[in-house]
Amino acid sequence: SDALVAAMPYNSNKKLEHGHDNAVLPPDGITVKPDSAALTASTHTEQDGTTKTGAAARPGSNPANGPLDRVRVDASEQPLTTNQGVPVADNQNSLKAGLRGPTLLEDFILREKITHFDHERIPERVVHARGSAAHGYFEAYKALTRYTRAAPFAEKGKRTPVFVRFSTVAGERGSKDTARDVRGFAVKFYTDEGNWDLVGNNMPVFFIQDAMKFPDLVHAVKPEPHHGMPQAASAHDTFWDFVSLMPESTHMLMWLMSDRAIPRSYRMMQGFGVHTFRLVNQQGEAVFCKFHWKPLLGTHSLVWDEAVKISGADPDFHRRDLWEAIESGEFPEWELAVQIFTEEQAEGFSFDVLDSTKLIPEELVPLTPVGRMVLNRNPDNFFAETEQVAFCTAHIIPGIDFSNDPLLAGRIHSYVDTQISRLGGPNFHEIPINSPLAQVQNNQRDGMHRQAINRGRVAYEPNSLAGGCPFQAGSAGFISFPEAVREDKVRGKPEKFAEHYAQATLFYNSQTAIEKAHIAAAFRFELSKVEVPAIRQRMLSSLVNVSQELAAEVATGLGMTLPQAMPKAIAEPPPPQVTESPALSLKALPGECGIRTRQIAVLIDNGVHYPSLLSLYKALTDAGAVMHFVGPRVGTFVSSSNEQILANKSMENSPSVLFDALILPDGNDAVQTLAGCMDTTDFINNQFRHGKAILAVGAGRQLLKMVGIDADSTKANGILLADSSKVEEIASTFIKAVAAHRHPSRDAKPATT
Ligand code: HDE
Repeated sequence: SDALVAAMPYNSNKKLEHGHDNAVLPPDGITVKPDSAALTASTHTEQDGTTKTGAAARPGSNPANGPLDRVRVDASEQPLTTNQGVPVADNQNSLKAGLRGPTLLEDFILREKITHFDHERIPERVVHARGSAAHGYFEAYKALTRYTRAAPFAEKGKRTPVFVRFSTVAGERGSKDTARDVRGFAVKFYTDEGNWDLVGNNMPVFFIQDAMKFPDLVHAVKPEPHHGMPQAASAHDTFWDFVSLMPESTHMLMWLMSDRAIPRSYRMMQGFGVHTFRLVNQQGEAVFCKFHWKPLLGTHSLVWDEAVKISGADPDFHRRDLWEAIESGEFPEWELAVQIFTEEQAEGFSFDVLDSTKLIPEELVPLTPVGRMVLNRNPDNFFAETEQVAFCTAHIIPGIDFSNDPLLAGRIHSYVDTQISRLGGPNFHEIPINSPLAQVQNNQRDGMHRQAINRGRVAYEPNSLAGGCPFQAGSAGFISFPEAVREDKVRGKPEKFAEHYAQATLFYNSQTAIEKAHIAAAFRFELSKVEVPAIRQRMLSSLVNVSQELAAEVATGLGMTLPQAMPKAIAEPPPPQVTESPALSLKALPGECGIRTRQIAVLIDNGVHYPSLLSLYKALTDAGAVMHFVGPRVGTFVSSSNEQILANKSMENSPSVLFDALILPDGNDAVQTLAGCMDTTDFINNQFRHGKAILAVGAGRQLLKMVGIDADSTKANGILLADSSKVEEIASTFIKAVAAHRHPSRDAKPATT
């Protein structure tokens, strides 16, 4: 147990489970023991939230610490019972007429257990089926009462508890995390005035303009109905058939083909409310508003080859990342910013703010930061919380209101409706994770699975028998913004909705060269999976309207000639006000440029050089990285000076795509054995190909040479070399190289050729 072991994510707030061996905890000298003072200094736990986050949360600020206690179950040191609380004597054998005789129908214990099991599953969400969630809080920077009476923005420093669920859209509940897809970013604010759900995505626009088309879109992207393929992928005929016939989807396609669709982590992506909403103040005055979440860690993505390989190595890559970060006290954080504008301003824009296929460039309406959100607690139970949470766009509170975006209108209906079949009835708001902290009182009664025991004989209003209660709140209650409407009843769209390409072009032109190359490569890949040539052709003709350069590159990649541009719906589109917006590049948000929570692999084998390893280990864990010793197998290895080192990972169970950086340590014997292992070649090649930082120490350099990496010529690109005696000096350079996230100039396939 005095072996050098990798730093496991660790949260002193949680008891070790029975059967966990102390050996998995870092020994003294390497990192710190759970009870040592150093740990409290460097780790932030739920109880100790103040270390990182300023003032302590107000009581009840974490919903699970108050109301959820009522339903929390802890079986430690308790006997097993039936659902009726009857102690169970034997959980191994059913009740039989004789040891070899038939099992008896009378066995209510067996029948209860099996019956409950038979009904364990509920329908998955029709979209966004796969997701991961966490608890936390939102904290207002300052009062926003000038614009809104919404409770979370009432005063500086006010904390509102939140539950946040991130998701992929197309894949089923058990699909992989790293599919090319939009990510859901749904936030439930448990405010003093009821629940507010801001149900957004990690992209600021959407595929369609009108809710009428949503079932078509989803049917097109989901696995094709005859054979149920492909899972969690848009690279198939029905998707591209639909979108190529729907030019309004082009802008969103640019985002979907960009690296935004393969984030490195949920912690490293933006969130957007997408639609235009209204903020309404105490005086009833309204402004329009768009919501933006910005990750403190910056926006970072995977590369496609890496995403594909991760989906095999760890389909739970994003779920694990979020879970481990929070368990280890590295609480992810986002800043909430709003774009506030008036209706008069909106009229002057070349696009319509009610059109969800358009964003408002920051050059037109700048972002105002209004608060921050910290996720500091993992759910206790995946099903009870993450699966049963019901986000609904209809859940708004006084101070927030809708706009007339026709996509939003459909959503206001859809979310409540879908929960009724998914969660089995109209009382889903009573499931603990969904119930507001604000008191609920009304005359709604009964229904499947009713929990509330409403007292009295009055369930109607007006009444005199209950003194008129519950009474209407009047001006203290929710009042819809009294927008004047005087129009004909029609099925149609406003003129500006017909312009489909200007913002797709704006997005493309605002990307860096490497991002553009990745977009072209993504179109090439997706369309190469399309079997019907006419669909490829049609999509290319639409891309010509976005960018001749992009369309030509994709065409070359598909071995096609460039078709004519698709005719546009609008002959003379209004000239766009903004033609380049640097904020649309992932590079615009580098974030905190440290290496906290970055996963670093150290290849090891017997005979590794210990002192240099220890020194690097200390420098990197001090900087917040998570170190993993990866061997040809797991278990203990012995250094050249006889110290024990415990590999918690093997190259077989954890290929290199799971790590942000790689260290090839010194030690002749270790290097010789590693060199003889095929896995080593793949491990190093993938790290190199995906542009990740690599440090080779002493004899470790031979491994680079072995796989054909000329370290001297690529020195500037995140490949570092050092002698064992010099590792202390190189550590800070290596930290910078890891913090850069990726060295894209090494991208083995940056272009379309
Ligand atoms: Fe959703 N969407 N959506 N959506 N959506 C659902 O609700 C729907 C749209 C989003 O973590 C469903 O509870 C319609 C835009 C997220 O639980 C369903 C339309 C945006 C989540 C539904 C849209 C979203 C959902 C499925 C077009 C970004 C996951 C299960 C009119 C602003 C929430 C459920 C979670 C989930 C309907 C378009 C985001 C069927 C009809 C635009 C993040 O109600």
